[in-house]
Amino acid sequence: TSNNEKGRGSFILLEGCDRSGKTTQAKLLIEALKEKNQKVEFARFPDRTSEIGKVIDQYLKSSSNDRNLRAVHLLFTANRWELMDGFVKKMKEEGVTYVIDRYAYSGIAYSMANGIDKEWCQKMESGLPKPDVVLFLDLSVEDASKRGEYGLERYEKKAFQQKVRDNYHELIEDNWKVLKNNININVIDATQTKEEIAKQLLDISLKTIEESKNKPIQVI
Ligand code: FDM
Repeated sequence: TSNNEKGRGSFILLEGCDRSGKTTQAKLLIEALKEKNQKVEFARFPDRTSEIGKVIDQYLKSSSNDRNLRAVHLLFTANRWELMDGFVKKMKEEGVTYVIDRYAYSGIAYSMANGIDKEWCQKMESGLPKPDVVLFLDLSVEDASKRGEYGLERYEKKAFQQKVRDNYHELIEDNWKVLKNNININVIDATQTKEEIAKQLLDISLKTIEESKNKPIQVI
């Protein structure tokens, strides 16, 4: 089942703090890409359905502080490693484009908020497939918290979210130089209307699909 003529599918990544609209926009983007006759699938990290994912789910839902936070980081990282081979295969062989909700950038920004240094976090991500584009939905913690109560999971607290946002911005400002290759990142103003954001994401995604179809998938 080679897909030589049409080229490979893209890896489109949505990143941002909690309540920035990632999941909503991922769904809209998938619908819009399907209307443009693209083969597209949704995935999210953490994927809580695998064995490793179940452990992550327990961690996120508990409030106990007896976990080693580097070990926690490695669980999230392992969850990416265990699933990406299959996604890459489908991108290459079937021309499927993946719209993915969170990835290594969440991994680094959230673990830094837990006090782990960014170089250490980065090392664990090194060698994973690199997204063709990162769409970062940027929203202040103030605006995010106006969207309603945060949920009950351990990171869904204003002070923690503020740290995460600061970390994302620190990393974006040096174009994630902490990672080996510069990434193609678009910072999207998430205070815009749902429709405005959706249109921007669709335009960038279609351009990315066109530009990456004959290029190899890189690594971070
Ligand atoms: N998260 C997510 C991490 O701490 N590290 C990671 O590598 C990833 C992918 O897990 F608070 C955090 C981010 C968020 C939580 O929540 C997952 P959602 O609502 O399932 O995205």
